[in-house]
Amino acid sequence: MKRTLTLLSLLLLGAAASAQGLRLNEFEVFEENGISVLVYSNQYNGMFCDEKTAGVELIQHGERIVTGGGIRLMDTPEQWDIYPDILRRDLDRSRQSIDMTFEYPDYAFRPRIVVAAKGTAFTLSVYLDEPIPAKLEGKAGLNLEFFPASYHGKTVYVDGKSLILPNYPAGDTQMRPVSEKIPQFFGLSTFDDRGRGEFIDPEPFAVGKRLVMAPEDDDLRVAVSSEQGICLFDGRNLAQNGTFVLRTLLPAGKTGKVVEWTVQPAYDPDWVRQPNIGFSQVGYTPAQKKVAVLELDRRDPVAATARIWRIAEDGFRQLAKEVPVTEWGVYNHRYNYARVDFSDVREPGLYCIEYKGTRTNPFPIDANVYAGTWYPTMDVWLPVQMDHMEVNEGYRIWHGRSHMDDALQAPPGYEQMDGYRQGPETNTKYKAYEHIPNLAVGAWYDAGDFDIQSGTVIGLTQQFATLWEEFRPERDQTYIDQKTQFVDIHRPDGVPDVIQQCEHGVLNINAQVENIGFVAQGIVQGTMHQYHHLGDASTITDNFVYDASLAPYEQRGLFTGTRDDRFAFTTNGANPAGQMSTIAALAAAARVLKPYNPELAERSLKNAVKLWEENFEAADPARNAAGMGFGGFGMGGDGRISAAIELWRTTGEKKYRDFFEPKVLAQLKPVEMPQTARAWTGIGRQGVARGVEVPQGEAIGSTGGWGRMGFGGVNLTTALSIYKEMDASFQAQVREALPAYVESLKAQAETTPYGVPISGRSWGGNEQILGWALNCYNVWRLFPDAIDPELVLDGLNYLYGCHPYSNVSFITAVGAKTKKVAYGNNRADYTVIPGGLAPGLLLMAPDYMENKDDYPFHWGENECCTRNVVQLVTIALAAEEITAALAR
Ligand SMILES: [Ca+2]
Ligand SMILES: [Ca+2]
Ligand SMILES: [Ca+2]
Repeated sequence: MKRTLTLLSLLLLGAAASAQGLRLNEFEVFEENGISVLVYSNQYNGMFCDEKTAGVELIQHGERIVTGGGIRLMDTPEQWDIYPDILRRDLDRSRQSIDMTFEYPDYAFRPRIVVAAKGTAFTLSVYLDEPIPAKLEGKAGLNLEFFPASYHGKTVYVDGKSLILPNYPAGDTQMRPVSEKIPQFFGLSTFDDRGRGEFIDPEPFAVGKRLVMAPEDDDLRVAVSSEQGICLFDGRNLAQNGTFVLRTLLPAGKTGKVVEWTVQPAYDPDWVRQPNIGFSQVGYTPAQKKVAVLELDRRDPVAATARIWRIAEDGFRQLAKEVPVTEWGVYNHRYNYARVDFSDVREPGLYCIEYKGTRTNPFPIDANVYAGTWYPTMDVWLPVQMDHMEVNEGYRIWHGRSHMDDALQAPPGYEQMDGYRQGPETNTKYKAYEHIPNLAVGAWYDAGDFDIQSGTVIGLTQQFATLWEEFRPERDQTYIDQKTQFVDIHRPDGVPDVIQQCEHGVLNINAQVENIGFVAQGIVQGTMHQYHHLGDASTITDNFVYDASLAPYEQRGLFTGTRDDRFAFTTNGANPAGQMSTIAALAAAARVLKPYNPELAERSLKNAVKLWEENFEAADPARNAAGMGFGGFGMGGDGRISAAIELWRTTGEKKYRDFFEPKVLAQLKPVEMPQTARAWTGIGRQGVARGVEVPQGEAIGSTGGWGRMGFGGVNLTTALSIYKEMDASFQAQVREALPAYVESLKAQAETTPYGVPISGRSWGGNEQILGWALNCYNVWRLFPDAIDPELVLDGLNYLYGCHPYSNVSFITAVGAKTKKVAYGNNRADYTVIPGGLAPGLLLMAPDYMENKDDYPFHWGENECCTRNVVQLVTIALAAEEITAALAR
């Protein structure tokens, strides 16, 4: 698409506005000005089930306020409650309708829903060819879910009666026998019934034939009416991520059209979305490039200029510059984009940007804006993620010592809902459910949940070692005492925190290697009602070791009969290639820990060498197809390369170098672009590439490094990391491969108005942008003339707020305006753990980019992960280095 909208297209858009009502657009979405009705454009996720991003959905005035429309079997569906398969989806443009046929295969139940435009409203009609199965009477119903966070402080009319929508769930529930419950997916139970064989059944808090949600609010008002009557439920009585559910039960014994709703969104022919002015919320240095990106309603003509105001001490605003606006064009269909380059505003001070009457919050221009932006991540976020420790901050204890009963051997064949499965063997000396000793030490929670994802522990440990060697960040603001397993935030203890965190990783890795024989792929909650735990991790388990001879909840000494201990999943023990990243981490950590903890350093190296000798032959990818999996470098690489590099660096033994050098040089040859890297091509200026899937977030980048995928076919990541240590011949070959690599990095950036590669189909793409920026930096620090260092800052500025949907900083507590909520373990409190990186924008089909900042429960948008902590620290240090160079 050409960058500028033609006059004709503006006229067409204008014509569309003159109340022709909802019409199906080219993406099979019902559209009218300010309204998009999606009918299963987005599907339920097979693995994580109901993410509140599927079904019939309504985007109104730029916000997705309604989701989950469809036939469901419970009043307030939870994440793991079942949903139907889609059998057919028939679109009829002449009738402006979409006809969906669903199936609940376990119940031989095949309802149909027809969604049809009716002026600026739409109807949802349920048809049955046969009466509903007896088992589903009183259970099958038409549901539609409203996000409570959007409706906080709002009201509702129910048949003319006025009510306040509950700010906090305090509705009535009743208990029913579990025999009446529709089982959840995979036989899971989100509910801890304490052996009573019952479940909670919520009651509606309002019932009527016509409900008007938020009549007072032009952006949120939605009226739903039905002759069959509608119940209004508060799903938060069962689960904190629950929604307000509108629901009509399907009548028993009837066929044909059994229920019809009319849904009237708030239609306003003149509604225009306010511009979203993207800019860095930490501000800019005087010397750097400064470009704000405007995200604009396609109907909103682009103004010629924007204004940069300088804010004086007395609050007086002085025009610093009137800046021309350069239109970029439509990106991902929904919005138009334009850029405002105010690079020549250099005088230090506070500024804001104004475009067409929308003014941003203030931000500084100052030489030091990037200084210390990593402190919240290193000082707060990471300590809070530390497992097996009590973590204190001032007057507050974030959590007590958690998982002190670690861990039980996962039984063969056991499946866990977060992607773990134990194979037919244990691959260890332990029997099913047997306690594995000495594991209650070290490691970090993987993300918003509390499992030890070993790829993260291994990767982070190695990255801390590398970070120390490359930057030597001696910052000490955390007290970490492994003897009493106590952490105190904002309290120096004389030891650099990076060293202590590296140590915290190594303690767990060594414990696993010595007691299991290798690092298990995960040490994970075994039951669903533990997995969804919110709050203090020390209360997930009883911290007493399980003893099968005791009854549940019975305690004897330090043992109980409650099987609540985590499971160690050990299938990967059969995979020699999977041990290579462990070797790399232990060998690297052995070097940096030596001056601080020589005993631990020696133990680490000993374990690394032992694992190398035991697994080297069998880990050859040519002999072992399983090498693609956990702990290998994936992407078909040879995990032994990184292990050999670290062993060589630590021991100086030539045999390791003789092994890795030819293999690294071979990587300089172009290779096939791997599956994961296709994420980069998710959307482009022309729009959506359907069917492009990004791997589920927790699987990305968990093997220790970042950006190990070969962009455009060339992978220089490893070669650049050892460049300075190698001889002239090696260096010459790297330099030869460099231009193609730089071109591929630049090419990724040029496809979007933000100058960074945007992705994020089922998990936000912020980590990919971070990885890309770091790859740019790794080129620049060795070859300053080969790449523009502003690319690194572009990546960082995107994370700091110069991005679509909103302009909050995606790094919590960093920047002037930052995320209000995130999917941390405190998400039930609608807050954040400072210093985490949110995954970012979820790219929903067909054209909607979202990062909700009132509802924290979409993990793909808001779940901060531990694995990227070192990247965040590194990019911040890199930015300090780059901005200092730009100032010279
Ligand atoms: Ca997890
Ligand atoms: Ca310290
Ligand atoms: Ca226990």
